[in-house]
Amino acid sequence: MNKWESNFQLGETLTHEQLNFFDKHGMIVFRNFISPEKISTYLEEIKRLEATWLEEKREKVNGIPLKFGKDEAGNKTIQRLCFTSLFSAPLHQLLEDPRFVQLSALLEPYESRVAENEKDGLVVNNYLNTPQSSFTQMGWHTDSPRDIFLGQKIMPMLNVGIHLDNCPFENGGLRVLPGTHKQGVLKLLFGKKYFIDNNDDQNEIGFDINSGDLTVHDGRLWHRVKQSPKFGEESRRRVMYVPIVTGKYKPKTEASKTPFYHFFTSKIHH
Ligand SMILES: O=C(O)CCC(=O)C(=O)O
Ligand SMILES: [Fe+2]
Repeated sequence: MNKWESNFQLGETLTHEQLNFFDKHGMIVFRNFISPEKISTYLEEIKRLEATWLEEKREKVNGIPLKFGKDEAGNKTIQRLCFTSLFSAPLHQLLEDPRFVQLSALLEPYESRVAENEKDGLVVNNYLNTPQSSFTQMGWHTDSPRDIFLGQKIMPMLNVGIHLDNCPFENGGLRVLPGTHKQGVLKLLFGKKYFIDNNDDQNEIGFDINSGDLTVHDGRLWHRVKQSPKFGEESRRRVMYVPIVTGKYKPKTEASKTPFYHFFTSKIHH
């Protein structure tokens, strides 16, 4: 069966079972990481940021392009926001939750940090399956080669997903190929066609994800977002991602240049 169960909770420290599970599979789901009240607050903040940025006609944050689409009523909407915690006190406070520090255990012996103003910061993905949407799925990829595009060595990293909508397995959503974080660099680079390949894989697995759940995956793990078989509001899937990174500190500012890979991915994230 391609649907896996998880009853893990993130406590004061990660348990041996959790560390072993992550080491073996390259990903882990923690249930009920944030409360429904907090989720409402974050959704409000995201709506506020979206309205502000549309009003300002903002196109990028710290050099990273926002991704625009239209909702069912034909109104302009932002389907991928970045660096959101730099513009919202509640989102900034979320990243200060001490439980994020616990996740550093998954990268040991490397020292790591929550990348609030590096890479794309705290990203919000807003998937919607409608004719005018420009973000319904995301093809197979790993998160690591973005470093290579930037001319850097691949450094260990985690991508942490904070899920804001329920997404049962049957509705698509996050799919991963467990164990692929341990493959060689050739498989990492050429295992599948980056972002273009949206095909099912017999080895892919997924979970019933509930709003409030946390997912953590290794940057080298192959994963994708499968399109929802539903349409309109029923297909909406909002999830925030923040990387936990190692290596040299590389903060971004409004003067930062748009990285090359964004010219590529913006064409194919449909
Ligand atoms: O939306 C998701 O669950 C995954 C997003 C993702 O893989 C990415 O932004 O790199
Ligand atoms: Fe990814």
